[in-house]
Amino acid sequence: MPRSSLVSDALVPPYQSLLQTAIKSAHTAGSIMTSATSIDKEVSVTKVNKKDLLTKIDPMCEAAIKSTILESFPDHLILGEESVEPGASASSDALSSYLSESESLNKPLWIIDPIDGTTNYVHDLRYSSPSIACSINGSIVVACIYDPYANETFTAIKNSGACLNGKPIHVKPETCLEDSVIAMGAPPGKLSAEKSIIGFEALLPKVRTIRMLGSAALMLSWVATGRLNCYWEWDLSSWDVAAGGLIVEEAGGRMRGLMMDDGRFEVGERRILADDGRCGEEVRRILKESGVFLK
Ligand code: 2AM
Ligand code: CA
Repeated sequence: MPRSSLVSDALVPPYQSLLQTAIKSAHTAGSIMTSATSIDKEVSVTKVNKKDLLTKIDPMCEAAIKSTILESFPDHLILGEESVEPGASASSDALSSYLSESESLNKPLWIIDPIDGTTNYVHDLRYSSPSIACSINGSIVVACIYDPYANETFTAIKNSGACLNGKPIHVKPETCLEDSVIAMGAPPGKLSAEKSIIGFEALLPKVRTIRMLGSAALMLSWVATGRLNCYWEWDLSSWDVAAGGLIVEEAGGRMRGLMMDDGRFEVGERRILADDGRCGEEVRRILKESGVFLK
């Protein structure tokens, strides 16, 4: 939907001020993450299945992010992972309902993941991060992902580029697939496990190596910085990809929806492929030919 048809520009805070709030909230959550004790980090609940973990810290981070956003923008809407029932359909339904509320109320919508990479967090594998995105008229305009262990803040503003700790970043396209480093993930669930195994087997002989790092937000950020050439995953939620998708695109990479005929990416797309602008087409073809998807 064209931007002008809904929220008028006069009602939208400047993107810079949205970004400052995104950074402040990500840093607040990051310091809660790193100051938590190992007891706080123990798993308090498993969600839909035993692999889907939740600690006491996830809702604390979500609450801190929400209050930081609402301090600056009390009337904005916020969709957060920990406020939605577990499972793919609850996640998709929540996104649709928040997007239509955002449209009908003419209000920006924030899409947040308080800790992306919760399994890493629980196991003290220091690779997890808050992920914060702001959407206007259904399009993500501002993004921030903060790695509190490496003190790396990845940001993007729509049409203004992406940065790491304030310095512009760009993807680094590899000339051939066999020199490319590909990342992937395997969220819990029988179908996504099957798809991930098929894709892994098909891709491994054709690339330099494959990594599974456990945080969609950080794997997307690493495509944007050129540390990875490509990242694909079968079953993600809007809060996993909202911020990272914009960061990849603003760094010159490309986001694709694997199930879309035209490969278009939208924030509700659960099967994604991010690339450095060069190897994605070939990776997509290999995944398709191996039967990961049919269209
Ligand atoms: P999370 O840690 O916030 O849950 C790792 O491959 C990615 O998959 C992470 O971004 C992780 O996000 C996400 N993930 C983990 N469990 C998931 C689930 N049950 N459904 C969808 N995504 C999940
Ligand atoms: Ca997540």
